[in-house]
Amino acid sequence: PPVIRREDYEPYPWIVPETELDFALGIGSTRVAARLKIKRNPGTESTSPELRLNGDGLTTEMVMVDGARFGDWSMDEGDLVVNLPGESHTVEIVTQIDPSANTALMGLFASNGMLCTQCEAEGFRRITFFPDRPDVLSTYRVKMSGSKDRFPILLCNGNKVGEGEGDGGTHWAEWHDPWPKPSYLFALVAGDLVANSAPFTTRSGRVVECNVWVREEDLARTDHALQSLHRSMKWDEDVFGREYDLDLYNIVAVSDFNMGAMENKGLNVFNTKYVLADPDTATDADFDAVEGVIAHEYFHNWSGNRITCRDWFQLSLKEGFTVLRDQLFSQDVQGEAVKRIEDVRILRAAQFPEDAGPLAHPIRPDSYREISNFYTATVYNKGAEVIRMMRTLANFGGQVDNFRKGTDLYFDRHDGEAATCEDFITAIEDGTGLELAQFRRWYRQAGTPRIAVRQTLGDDGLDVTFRQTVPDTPGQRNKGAMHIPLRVAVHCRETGALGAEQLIELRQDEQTITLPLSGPFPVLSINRGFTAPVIIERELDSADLVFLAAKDDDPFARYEALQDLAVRHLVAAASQQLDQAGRAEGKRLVCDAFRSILTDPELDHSMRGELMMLPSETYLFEAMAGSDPAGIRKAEPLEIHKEREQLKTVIGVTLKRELEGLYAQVADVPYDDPAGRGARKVKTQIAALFAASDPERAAIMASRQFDQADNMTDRQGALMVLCGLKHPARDERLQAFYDRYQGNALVIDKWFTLQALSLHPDVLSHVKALAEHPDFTMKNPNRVRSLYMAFAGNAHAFHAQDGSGYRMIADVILALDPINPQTAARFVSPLGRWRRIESVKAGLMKAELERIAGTEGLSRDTFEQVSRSLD
Ligand code: HT7
Ligand code: ZN
Repeated sequence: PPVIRREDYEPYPWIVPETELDFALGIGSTRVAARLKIKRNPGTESTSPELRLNGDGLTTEMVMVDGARFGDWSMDEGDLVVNLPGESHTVEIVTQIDPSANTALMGLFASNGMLCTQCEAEGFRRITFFPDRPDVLSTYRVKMSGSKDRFPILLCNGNKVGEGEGDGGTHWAEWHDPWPKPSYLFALVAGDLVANSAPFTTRSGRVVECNVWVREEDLARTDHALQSLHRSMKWDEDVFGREYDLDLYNIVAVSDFNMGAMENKGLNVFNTKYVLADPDTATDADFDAVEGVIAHEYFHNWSGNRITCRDWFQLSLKEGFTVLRDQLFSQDVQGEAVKRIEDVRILRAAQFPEDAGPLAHPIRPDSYREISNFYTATVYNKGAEVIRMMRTLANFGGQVDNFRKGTDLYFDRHDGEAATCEDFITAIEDGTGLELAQFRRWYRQAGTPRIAVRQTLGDDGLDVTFRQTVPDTPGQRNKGAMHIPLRVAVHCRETGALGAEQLIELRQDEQTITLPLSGPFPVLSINRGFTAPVIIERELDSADLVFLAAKDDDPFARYEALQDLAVRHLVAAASQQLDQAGRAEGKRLVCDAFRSILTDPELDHSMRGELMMLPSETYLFEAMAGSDPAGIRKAEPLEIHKEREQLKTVIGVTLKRELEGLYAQVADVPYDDPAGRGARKVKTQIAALFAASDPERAAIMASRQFDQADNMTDRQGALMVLCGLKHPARDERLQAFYDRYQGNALVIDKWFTLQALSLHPDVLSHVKALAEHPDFTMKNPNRVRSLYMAFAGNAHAFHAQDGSGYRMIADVILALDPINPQTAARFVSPLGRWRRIESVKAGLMKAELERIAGTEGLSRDTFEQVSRSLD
């Protein structure tokens, strides 16, 4: 497959002001008649007669130009190439497609008896021939007809402008979207659906009909989604000054979907996972995820739809910015501190490993073979962090939202355009007055910067020297210094005085900054609030970390200090660097810090629950492999796992009294109590610690929690603990859970995940058995991920000594690739981490990648990921 390069961008030689589509819908066969008004693009100099319309797997039934049959066309690699004589024409094309055979879920596909589309990034070309690129904007008029019984509801972008009855039990609807859009935002849905509806009145008085469409049996679980939509609409008006621009906002939930959701203009299509929620079936985290994804798709209406991307290299323009917007929204709704910690945890679990591995790329990539492979944590989450840094630079210490001046200018200046990341940065500069020349390197350079921090007590304060390095990544070496903002403060350990926060800006490879003291025994609190997506290497005394964990006024810094303490101990222990006394000391320090968290009366339980989470095994993996710049030290995932479990045991034993005391406080807080959420989080954390230190006690605790639960958070938490135990209660409760929820796909997904993620020593055989379960299917991405993504993230099983975990994932990739290449390709990255792991396992992982690479007929998606991983 060819490599597409950012530097090769050329505007399309034609414009397509109007597009008309006529769909005769059927699950097994759909006929699509397209009518495109086209004109030469005055912005280009091309005089070539060639009109190239992208197609993928389409056969042409007929081509007409200006109302007459036309013969001067040919096919080239799936594209239709028509040679046109003049400056403007009407081109009509008829194609026939089979949605029921579309297991890739791109283009028009069937799901649960309904028809629906997914066009981003290049799915529209699987429906009809079209310039399927984001910089060709067109207005769409769409007629759809089909069986009234099968498809009583017919939806498309924009507004419904007509409907009627047809022959033989059919009906039709016509839709018009007044806003010009690229083809990736086209959507169509036809099915037997019902809506939960409520109007929203915008600040200028427009009444918007908001509908959440689902299958009838799911209707009772849609209130949260609808309310989240209203909250998002209001928030975007209040915080970013953005108002909705149509009279209708439709959301449709489908059960077969490759990603979370899709922001099609006026007709969002959602994975059911991000729509349906009620206390009996969804956890607190599920409720938050629904709210976050609803907000994300809604915010795209401005950051993505009104202003779209010039080309797919600019993806972070819409995705990074929209993730930041959804994060800020959720911070406002759920609480800033806890949400920030959660977002950083996600970044470290998904993006830091990507940045350190063979698939590393800048947030604005330079090349790709298959764009679907670039919907990554880097483009989304690091992209959001980069824009968050601009916001910090614009707003720190000021009274007004200066960043907003930049975003207002961006929205005004580029409304209706297909823009670039450069356009965004320039608008932020012009609107805020910031100078971001060096900052632009964040868009060009991949890799997580590392900052080594040394400090000495000077005459005027604390002299802090920062040395930054940006690691080499595929295709990029010897990178320039980054412009890095950091919020810092210097506290005093002796008096407990907390220093004032200031923003420092690093721009050089090495620089020393003197910070004011607040007393003797200064303790540096750095990267507060996780100002920048970097790795800080600091030489703090453990006593200073314990102090920060207990006393820092920045909640993130407090969390970070506790994580650092645990990481230091666990990485040293897993690398066999500690003698008996060193081990005991490391554990004692973590326990001391933990004690202060468990007993601090000032903490609310939500925050306490966050602070109680030990660093994840993925994060420890990165810390172990990455802490050696020479790349000699490799990660030992099984050692990490063993040490982490041991630390849990020690915490459980040492702090038994404190944990029991806390448990008594949180065990029976009612579901609707304002403290209920935090209490549920803490309760399950305590049971998980006891599972390591006193499994019998944990089994009793978790069984009780499971049996008495009146909500999914408690039930799932208890079952998670039980799943890791060799105890009769495990199988009993698993069966009870299955029996209770049989037929509810989203909850049965949880049942698969809990077993695949468990600490039980026999996970591999459990997963093999589950793959044979009648409820398992490779055709549903949620189900595949629920079993195998969970397994690939379960270090002790995936990294089994004999390579059986790697083999299982490689087999999944090979089996899934012909069915759904996009989903298959996402399983490559766990195997791609082989270079950072000890040599025996590295060899086993590499051998599996080579086995995949040697297989005939791989999709472009999987081929690209496997070859990058082996390069
Ligand atoms: N913009 C959407 C991306 C998306 C997608 C991409 C490739 C294949 C399938 C897909 N479904 C949705 C989602 C978003 O970021 O909002
Ligand atoms: Zn998005």
